[in-house]
Amino acid sequence: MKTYLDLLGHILESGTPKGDRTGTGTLSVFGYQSRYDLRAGFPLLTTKKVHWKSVVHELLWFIRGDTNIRYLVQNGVRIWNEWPFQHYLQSTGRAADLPKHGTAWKAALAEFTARIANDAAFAAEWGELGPVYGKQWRDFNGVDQLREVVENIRRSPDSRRHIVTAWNPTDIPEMVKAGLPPCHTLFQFYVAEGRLSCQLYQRSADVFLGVPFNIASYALLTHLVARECGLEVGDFVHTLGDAHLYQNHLEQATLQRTRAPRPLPSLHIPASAPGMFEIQFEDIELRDYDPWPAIRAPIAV
Ligand code: UFP
Repeated sequence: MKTYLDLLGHILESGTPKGDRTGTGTLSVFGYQSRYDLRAGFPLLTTKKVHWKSVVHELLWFIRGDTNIRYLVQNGVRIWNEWPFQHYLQSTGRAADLPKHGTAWKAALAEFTARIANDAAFAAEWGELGPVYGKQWRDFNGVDQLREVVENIRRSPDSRRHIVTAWNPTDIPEMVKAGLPPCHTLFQFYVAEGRLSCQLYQRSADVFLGVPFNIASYALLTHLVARECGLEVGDFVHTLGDAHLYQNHLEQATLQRTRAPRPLPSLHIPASAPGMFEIQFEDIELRDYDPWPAIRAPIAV
């Protein structure tokens, strides 16, 4: 998949050094677009191993309208843990004693996530991210955007109004407490020649750690919505706002660029599986994924 490596190259070669909220520092460009033809294979990166299981669980969690990390934790998905953990440390006055990513911090994080998994009351209090994606997709001020967009695609495929937005300005302050304002901000579907395409506007993109996930997640969403509407898949168009590589990801990105892409895997969902609102993790199968090894990098929180 050359498209993603092109994006890495573009930022490494033309990015501007820029400060950021996390204090890490980035190389950044503003405005970039990639296009993935979903008929050419499933766009899960092959130049490093991406944790597919997390992609699927997270998307199903969004689709169900869930905003508590408990389901993710119970299914071995760690991607959202650091935000509510940091909120917990701050609220309980321990943040200053536990420098981020130190040994004591890591032990406390492990303890925190174990408690989220095993203690329902604790999870209800501390595992909640606020009104993030799941909430906005399924209940944006009372509107079930996801169900409506599916109905509208079925009823009027040519419409130019197939939009779902996670950017709900009145809810942003609540999202910030233990999570983030939506990075994948708004998406639009498009139908032509019986194929469903999807374009995502992502306001902020951690190109090394976040983007590989975001591509796979929206590719899977496009497959699920297409299936729900009796359509084939078309393109996933990924439009980025602030597209950045954190300064502590540059070496990893440079290494990844030396790796030749391998054939893409393919996605299989049996015809007997339920629709996207009831589908289960076990119904979704990725075949022939043969990536290069994973590349570790610290996440900026
Ligand atoms: N980020 C992504 N994709 C996501 C997600 C977060 O790239 O799906 F949830 C990154 C982008 C940025 C950081 O580096 O997380 C969010 O920080 P900010 O809100 O300051 O843009």
